[in-house]
Amino acid sequence: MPSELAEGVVAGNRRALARAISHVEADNAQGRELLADLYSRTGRAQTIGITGSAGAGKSTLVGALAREQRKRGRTVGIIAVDPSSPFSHGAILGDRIRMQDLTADGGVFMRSMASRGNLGGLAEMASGVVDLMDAAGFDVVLVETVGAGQDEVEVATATQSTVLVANPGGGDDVQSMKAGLMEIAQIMVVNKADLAGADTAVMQLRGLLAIAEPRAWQPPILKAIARTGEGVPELVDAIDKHQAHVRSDEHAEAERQGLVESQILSLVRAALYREALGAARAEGSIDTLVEEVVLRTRDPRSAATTLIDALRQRWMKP
Ligand SMILES: Nc1nc2c(ncn2[C@@H]2O[C@H](COP(=O)(O)OP(=O)(O)O)[C@@H](O)[C@H]2O)c(=O)[nH]1
Ligand SMILES: [Mg+2]
Repeated sequence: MPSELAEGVVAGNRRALARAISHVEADNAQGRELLADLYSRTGRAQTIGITGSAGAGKSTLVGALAREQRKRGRTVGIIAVDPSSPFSHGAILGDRIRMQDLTADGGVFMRSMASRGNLGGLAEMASGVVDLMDAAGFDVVLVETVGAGQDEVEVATATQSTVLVANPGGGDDVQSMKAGLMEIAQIMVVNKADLAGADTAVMQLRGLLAIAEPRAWQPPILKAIARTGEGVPELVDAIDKHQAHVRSDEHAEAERQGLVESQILSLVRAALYREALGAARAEGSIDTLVEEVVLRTRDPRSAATTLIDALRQRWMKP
């Protein structure tokens, strides 16, 4: 029996959605139950990740994408993942001010979330909130995430289409782009194309793609000016094309399974990591181990093995 809250989410009730998201963020029993109940109602939304370095223009682009999607008559859910929170609410506040026209639009629902420390739960949380917005009936769900660390790369497993945002400028940005990010991106966009060097950046990305393993889906490389919205309709067209590929292309079956597999594995990794840390802290054993390794009376590998053994013993307990 789905709960009243689950029914509220499906009915498109915003307050129910907000409450459901809070449960999922808290990772409590009610949140898990909601996600289990609602999963059969998901799969309809276009889920899109926007990733790239800080300052690349992701938030500005998310705003521009949302406006373009609204023009096309689609409702939009937006999730901003800020890994640096709780210390830098400033950035999100700035985003909110820039997106004021969107927050006043009933067809847009925005939510920002912070990482819960380094417990590896970011991807877990993000995919849960994506599912909630999907079940709530949004046509498009946009997820903004800084592609800086493993956590953020894993957030990409929560969405079907990942857009990598790069910038013109010396090529440092493109050159230093994490290999992992190149692999997860299905669409690349050189934002700030009003600045010099946009074509060079496009060429560099093309070069990187050329040496990457060929895929059934060849990522297009676009240019955009998020500030003015130039190139954004083309970007939405490219996303639509990838979505059509994900949903109907015969190659897509394997890709779809691959995506679900990495989503499951990323959830397993997060859960195991959290449990291991919980065990380590509960026993208080990690402090002793750290001390021993610092003093070199023990090596880090045997310290890790000791913690894993402690975890195993916890699991064996009836
Ligand atoms: N010149 C130029 N600046 C842009 C463009 N898009 C965003 N910016 C600016 O880049 C800065 C960072 O943008 P923001 O969206 O916050 O980047 P984020 O950190 O990736 O979310 C802001 O000052 C934006 O106004 C663009 O198309 N052209
Ligand atoms: Mg931002």
